[in-house]
Order: sequence, then structure tokens, then C-alpha cells
Amino acid sequence: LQYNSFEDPRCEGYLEDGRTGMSPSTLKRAFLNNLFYVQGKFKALATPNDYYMALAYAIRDRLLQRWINTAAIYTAQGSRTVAYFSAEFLMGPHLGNNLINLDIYKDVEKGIAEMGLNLGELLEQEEEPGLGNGGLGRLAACYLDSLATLEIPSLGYGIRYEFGIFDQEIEDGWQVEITDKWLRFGNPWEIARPEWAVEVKLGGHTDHYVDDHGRYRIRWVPDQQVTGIPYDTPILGCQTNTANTLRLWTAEAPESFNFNAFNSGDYLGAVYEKVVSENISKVLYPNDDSSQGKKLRLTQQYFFVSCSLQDMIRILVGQELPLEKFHEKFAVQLNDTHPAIAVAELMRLLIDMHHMSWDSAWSITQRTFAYTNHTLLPEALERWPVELFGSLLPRHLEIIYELNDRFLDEVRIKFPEDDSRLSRMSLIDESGERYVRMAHLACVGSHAINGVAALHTELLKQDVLYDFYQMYPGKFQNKTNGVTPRRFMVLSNPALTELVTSKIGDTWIKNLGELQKLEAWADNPEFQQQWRQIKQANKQELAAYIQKHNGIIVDPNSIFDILAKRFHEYKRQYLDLLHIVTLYNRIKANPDIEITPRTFIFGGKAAPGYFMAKLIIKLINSVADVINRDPDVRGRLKVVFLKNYNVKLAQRIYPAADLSEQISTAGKEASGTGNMKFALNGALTIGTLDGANVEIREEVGAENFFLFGLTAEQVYAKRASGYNPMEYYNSNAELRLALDRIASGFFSHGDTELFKPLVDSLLHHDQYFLLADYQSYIDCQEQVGLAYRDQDRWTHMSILNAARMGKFSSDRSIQDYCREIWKVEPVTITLENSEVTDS
Ligand code: HBZ
Repeated sequence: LQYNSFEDPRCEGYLEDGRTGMSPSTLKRAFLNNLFYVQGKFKALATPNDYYMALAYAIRDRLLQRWINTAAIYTAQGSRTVAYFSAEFLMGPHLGNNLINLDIYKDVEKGIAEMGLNLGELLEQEEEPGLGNGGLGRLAACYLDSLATLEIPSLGYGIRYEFGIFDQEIEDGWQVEITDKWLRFGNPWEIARPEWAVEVKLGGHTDHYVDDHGRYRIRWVPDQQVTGIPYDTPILGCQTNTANTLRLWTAEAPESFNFNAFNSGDYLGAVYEKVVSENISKVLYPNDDSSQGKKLRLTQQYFFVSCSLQDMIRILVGQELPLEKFHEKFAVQLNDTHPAIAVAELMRLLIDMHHMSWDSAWSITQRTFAYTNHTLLPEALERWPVELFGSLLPRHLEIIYELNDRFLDEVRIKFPEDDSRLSRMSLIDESGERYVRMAHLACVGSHAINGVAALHTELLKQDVLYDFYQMYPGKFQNKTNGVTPRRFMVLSNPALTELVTSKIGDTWIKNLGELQKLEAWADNPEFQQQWRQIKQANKQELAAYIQKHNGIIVDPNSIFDILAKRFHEYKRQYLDLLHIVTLYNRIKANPDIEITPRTFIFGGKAAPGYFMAKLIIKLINSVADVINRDPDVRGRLKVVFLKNYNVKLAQRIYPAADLSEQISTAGKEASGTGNMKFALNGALTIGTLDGANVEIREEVGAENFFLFGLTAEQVYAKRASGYNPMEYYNSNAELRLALDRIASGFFSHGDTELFKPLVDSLLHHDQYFLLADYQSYIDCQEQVGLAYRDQDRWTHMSILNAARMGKFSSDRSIQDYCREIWKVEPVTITLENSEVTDS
């Protein structure tokens, strides 16, 4: 059975049936067909959403052709496959990205325009799947894009949350959370695969018994069971036929389990069971830092991991490969510790379900997994109370105890007579209430452990995972993060893409290192002029957005100084505010003072339970209210808080930025990836020596980067020697004035209590060294203002920043993972010669 154009390799014969054809006229016909036959609409009744859906289905057909061919070739060849396990995938809207990767964006734009419609407006209709919190989830999405573009067989495995990250509203300056009903209008990009459903057990106890052959066995007797249904989304590579799969699991109640209640007439009881099961994939936890030890969260983690490993075994068996080859068929990457329970689950599946010996199972497990750490914050390391863990996963707890006994024996042999080391490294924290330490489980169960930027990896080795580094130095590697230039340049900044391509051709899109060729143009006046015009036009677009959504008029000639990321004290949005208040105070003291005009733009969500982060959002809005209305300011300063920062909004923001704020306390931000997206779009960075900023500065050159603040080492030293923020307050008049203004009620209608927690936390604790870095930051911002006044110099720096971003393509990151961790090779997908048979 032929599903493709085998009969006619050029895709133009009878099989250009409106579902595979790429000519503008076929695309147009497909669009209209879908409007009638899928949406059931015609022009007079169609809504913008109908048009979006009609186009989405037309594009989906093109993806399916590639997807089916890809699956057929991987299956036939039994290709080695990467499985990226992540509790979060922050994909962003699919339609625009698929148009880019199919290389038909312009054709479709034109075709749509010929029908009197506007592609941009249709793209706006797509509700983005916000199945992630921030950097970690977005990194997973960039990596899927690069894996497909590099033609690496791969699967993303995760959870199909019914509600993704909440929508953020601002009411009276405060963040308000609204549930994200992203599936409300249906999702044209996914296909349910109920035929591949799997069962997942939960709770209960274990039975130790001797089987008929006299063998000692262990059986898990659960008290609950749920069904996992996979939903597949095709992930197309850029200008290739590869279409990999993102497989997300939804939890449902099984038909047959424990429906005794039904039979005994307890209908409501039975339905209640169903509701409880379906809660598992209901909502994404909106915390991006602390682990709260909630049972539902551990259930989510176990649920998707068990579904995925069972699915992989199904694939393996389907390809007639023995279980002993699991680690040859699959390389599994653990995106942080959220999926780390996979180590114990694979052991359970191999030993209990497939009767493998402990030693064989352990060898396969260790060779299968690799672990990426994304944090240096101790409070973010996941631990589960032993009690809770055992009540949900009794068998896994036994396995972890056994693993721990064997592991601690190894430690004893390598480091004799060192009890404190044993208790530090144990998989179980026994210093007080007992906890399972997930990072330790991930380290022991993996053959590779990596940080996400050079500095981060060094700090892991010296500090957070010091003992594990001493134990297994060979496991540690660095893999600096990267971002996809397809979404964050080609799609979101078409004008700059065109300018760049006009000078150096378009191969940079898949080989970002080639941007370096732009250096030759950095001082060319005409090129500089074009570069500036594009930035200006992008700023005008963002200004229009701001006017529409915030009712604030901003000046596109001012510096667009942007801080956009999740709100967290370590990310120091508050430090940015202290700069703003300082400039404002200078104006108030001297109304004619010369200040390079700036528009300060903030975006980001705070975890709903994070009081301080929410108060900082309120403070930003309160400061904005005062400054934007004060006639003395005379347009020199504007402050804007853009609500509901998400992938869609990020795509508007990066192209319009002049200055990228990357100002975390050194030693706290694992990498950052926004820093890369801003610079790629020609923003200059003001930043600390933290995370990937260090490497960005190395690449662009110190002279093209605004550096300030303490180094990680200096921060440690200061903490060790007893840091006293009050000294800075007492000795710095401008700093004192800024804090006093905030405390005085000046920005809160006279209320001196409102912002007291913020001011007090700086004066008495200042955990993140804002006061220590304040003067250095203010001085550095002064340099920014001066540099901006020399537009030729600024443009030169901006061009060099973009030109030197080659290293930060996620293609480079993924190539490093493939070579140094996964040992996996590309597989080329052809549409012409593959035979797709239904076996
Ligand atoms: O991962 C971020 C790091 O903070 C950032 O520096 C890095 O660039 C990025 C990619 O490596 N970490 C997160 O985004 N973390 C989370 O979103 C998170 C989500 C759930 C949790 C814990 C953390 O339970």
C-alpha cells in the first residue's frame, strides 16, 4: 500500500491530491477544502479560528507524509534512537514554525493574501501549548527541533497536561492566575494513539514469593491502576524530510480495574475513581524552583516515565530485538531529576516483569540513562519523603534501598572509613525526616552527567555534586545550552533574516557558525543603516503592541531595555528596578539632567505561591504608574510590564530589544537561554559572569558586552566572611535614596507597609547580593547610555553580537550530545524511494 508519491517522485501527478502537493495552487485548494470539509464553514460564516484550523490541517497533511516515511524507515532499519524524557515541553505555536521548516512560509503568505486574508492574523489564532514553566521546558523544545533538523531518530516523551502554565493577568498591579485551557478549540497538531495505551500501577504493597520453578520473585500488588494514552505530535526538521515524534501521555481510568464499585451499585464511587485517575495529567505544576513534595507531582513523574519505558519496550519487541539490547536501541536523556524515577522503573520492568538478573538489568540501566542538571539552588533539588514515596511506589522504594546498599559498598571501597561521606552520598537523606534524593539516584543510574554551561558544570563539580565528581569523575561533562535559530530568528525576525541572507546566503540557518561572515559588514555604513532600520521597525511593532495592551506610548528612539524571564529573587528583577528608581530620583533632583531616553520593559510570571516574586511584580507596576505619569520625566523614562510572557510574546520581544538584562547573582543561573536569543537578534547584553553569559562574552568579545558585578568566587568569599548589606546602604547615598523612596510609600499611595518585606529583605539579608552589585550595575548602565548615543558604535557592536552567536545554536548543543553522550548517527529520510507498507 503506497501512501506517498512513489508512483511520481516529483509529487505532481495524481498523488498531488491536495494533501501532499506544495505548489501554491495546491496549497490554496487544500486550504479551501479544509475550510469546507473539516471546519464546515464558508467565507460568510468563517471565523479567524476557522481559517487558522483550515490552514493547520493543510500543513498537517504535509507533515504526515514525512512523518509516515520517517517512521517506516526507522522501523525498517531498527535505528538507534534518542528518547528525551522531560516533564515539560514548552513548544510554542506550531503553525508558523512548520511553515518555516517546510520552507513554504512565503508561498503560503502570498496564497493567503490572495484570498484576502492575512497570515499573521491566522498565526495569532493559535493557542500555544504552554506545557512548561520556562527555560527547562523551552530547551526541550529547541532540542527536538535540532534533533529533527540533524536527522537524528528521536522521541520526546512527556505529559499532555490538560492545563499548561497559567495565563497571567495583571489586576491593580498584582499578578492574577487564570487557568490555561489550551485544548478548548481542539488541537490540530496531535493524533491520539489509543491502540498503544499502557497500564500504570500505583500504591499498594509488594509480595515476596517463590514461583513454580522454585525461584524467588517479587510481585507488586497495586491499589490503583491508570491507563496512559499517547498523543503524538510530529516534529519536523528544517529543510529535511525527517519528522520525529513528541509523544505525550494522558491519564485515564482503565475500563476494568476496580469497578467492583460499579457492580455493587456504587456508581458515584466508580466515577470518582475515574476522576481521580484523570487528575494525574490535569495540570502542570507552576513552580520553576522549589520542590514541594506533593504526591500528585511524584505520581505525574512516575506516570509518564512508566508509560514511556513500557512504550519503548513495545517498540523494541516490535522490531524483534531482545531486551538485552535496550541500551543499544535507546539513549535516554533525563531532563533534570523530574524523570529520574526511570532508573528504578527500568530496573523493575527488567527484573520483575521480564525476569532479568539484577546485574544484567543494572548494566543495561546505567548504559541507557544520562542526566542533565539545570540548577545550582539547593532548594530546587528534588527529594521525596520516604513515607510518601513508599506509599505510592512500594516496589521502587525496595529497589532504591537495594541500589543504595550496593552503591554505598562501592563508596566504602573507594573511600574507606569515611562515614560522613556515606551519609552525604546516600540515596536516602537520613539527617532528619527521611527523604529519597532524586539527584543522587540520577547520578548513580546514569553513565553521563552534564551541566548546561561551562561555569555551571564547574560549580556542580566543586559544590553541588562534589562527592559524585570524586566518585565518578569520568561521568561529568559540560553541554552548553543552545537555542533554535529557526523559531528565534527566521520565524520571529523575518526582516533581519532577509538582510543577513542577502549578504551571506541562507546556509547559516542550519549552520549558525556562518553568521561570522557578517563581521565583514560590521562597519559598512549602508549595511549598518539597514541593520538599524530593521531594529527600528521591530521596535515600532513592539511599541504598537504596548500601546494596544498597556495603553502606554513609548518612544522607539529610546533604548529598549528588556528583562524577560520567570520572576525569581536570584534573577534580580529588583536590581533593575533600583536602577530605574535611581534615574528617576536624579531627574527629580535635577529636572534638566541629561539622560539617554529609555523604555524599561519587563515580562515574566511568578510561581503562584512565591510571595516575594509577586510583590516585585506589584512594585514594578507601581513604579511604572508613578514614572509614566510624572510630567518632570518628560518622556525620558517609561516603564512597561507586559503581561503573560510566553513563547508567542517572546518572539515579539527579542527582535525589538536593544539591551538584554542578564543580571542574576553570579553562581546562581545555570545557563540562561534568553540571553542567547536576545544577542542573536542583535541586542547587547548587560550581565554578570553567570551561566552562559560567561561564554557569550567570550564569543562576542569583552568590548562588546556590558559586564558588571561580583564573580561567583567573590560572592562565595563575601558570604563566607559575613556579608552585611547595611554597610552598602549606609555608605551609598543614591542607593539609600532609592530604597527609602520605595519604603516611604512614594510608589504606594503613602502605604509604608506594602513594600516593607522587599526593602527589609535587602537591608537585613540580601541573599542575592543586590546591594553589593548595585554601584557596579549603575556605573555599567551609565556606559550603556553613553554607548547608545554613538549609533555607529552601537550598531557595530550589535552586528558583532549577532555574528558571533554561532556557538549558541541548539544544533551545536545537540551535535555535542550525539557525539559525546548518545553515540547516535543521523538517518536520512527520502520521500521518493521509501516503501511504506502496512505490516
Ligand atoms: O533551565 C532553567 C535554568 O534556571 C536556566 O538557567 C537554564 O538555562 C534552563 C535550561 O537549562 N531551569 C528551569 O527552567 N527549571 C524549571 O523550569 C523547573 C521546573 C520544575 C521544577 C524545577 C525547575 O520542579
